[in-house]
Amino acid sequence: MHRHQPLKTMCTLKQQLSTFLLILCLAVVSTSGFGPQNWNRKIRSSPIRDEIQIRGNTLLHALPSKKKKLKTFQRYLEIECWKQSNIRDLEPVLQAVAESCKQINRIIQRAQTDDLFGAATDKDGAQLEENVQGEVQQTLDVLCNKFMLRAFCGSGNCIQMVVSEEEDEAKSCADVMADSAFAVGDYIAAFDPIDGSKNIDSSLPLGSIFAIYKKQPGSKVDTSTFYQDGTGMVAAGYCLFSASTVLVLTMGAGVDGFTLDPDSGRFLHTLNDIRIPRKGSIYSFNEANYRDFEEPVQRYLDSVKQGSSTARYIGALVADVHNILINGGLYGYPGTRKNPDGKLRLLYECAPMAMIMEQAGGAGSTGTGRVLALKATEIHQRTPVFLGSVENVFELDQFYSYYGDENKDE
Ligand code: FBP
Repeated sequence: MHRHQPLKTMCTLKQQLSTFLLILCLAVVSTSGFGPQNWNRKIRSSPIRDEIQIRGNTLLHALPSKKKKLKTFQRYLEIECWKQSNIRDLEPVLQAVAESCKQINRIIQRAQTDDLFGAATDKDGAQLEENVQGEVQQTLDVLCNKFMLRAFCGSGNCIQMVVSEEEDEAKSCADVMADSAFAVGDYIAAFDPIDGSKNIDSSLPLGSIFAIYKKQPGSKVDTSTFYQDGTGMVAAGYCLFSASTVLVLTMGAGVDGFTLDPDSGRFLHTLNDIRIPRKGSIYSFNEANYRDFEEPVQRYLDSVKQGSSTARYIGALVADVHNILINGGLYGYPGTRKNPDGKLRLLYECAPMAMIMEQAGGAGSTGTGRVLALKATEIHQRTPVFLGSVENVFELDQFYSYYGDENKDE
């Protein structure tokens, strides 16, 4: 045997071995489901697949669908209510409110296709009277009001009375549920079932806002129970109906956000312990009213335009405030010469938003004081309001203290 023979055998053995290993690898890849032929199958089974199919295959490889492992709103509430004994009996109500936000989201999605928009009518088709706000009630206002009334009054026997933007008077839950068994509970609630109603017909962002207040210990619950300042709130929140549906909640220990997962239909904990930036460049005012704004606000707006600020105004409080909460800046609905108290309602718009802002490290001002220090004297009372980053609100307040009426004569 020639002396190089063993080497040659060795080489062929090596070649055979590597061929064998290659075949083995290919076999493993093809049977394990990781092979290229299955890439299509994986997407074939995901909900995104159908979507893409409709728009052609080019996007196929661009969207790996991988859900983040996120806590559900239900689980979050169980844990938080377990940790904070003072809000434990609010759990079923907040769960019910989240469910009603899902119902409202579904109705809003179907408003155009199911003819659920436009002015509300009675059973004979006649347009309803204007509500206590002097506004023509929209079909969605009436429907969503019902969802919220049942959510607050029908779950957990802890809410005894409610105020809604769509109801002229405060309503006892016993009346709402037509059952005296519901005339119990240490809490009252105020809410705006559909915020930004002007945006309904044009399918622009909308929202719902709510606040839960505690009654004075030992006191009887009636309309005067609502005549308290914002520090009596134990929970406040809003739900934004826009590109995605986001529920934002505070129970007095920080602010968290939950996005509605379109696949599972559950609110998932996507925004943990939201902190608003100390200062932001966004200002959000309806400047069409500029001429009617008080001097401090005019001067403030003139000054922000000197800097590198940017204007954003969606025309729905929830959408504009959510934008400010995430990016920083200032939202304002000031008083005008015509309406010195502005447009927005204290109990179920300004106070809940101010609590959320303060809990996220921001501020809520009337221009001349803290929104949460303002004691309500009427259930649909309005107040000028400025909500946002502490430095932006502080700057605005400075303009009020400098140009405000009370300093005029000096
Ligand atoms: P409603 O739609 O609940 O009445 O709320 C009032 C509101 O639409 C706010 O959401 C919004 O910020 C503001 O009014 C817009 O008012 P305007 O059209 O005067 O700018």
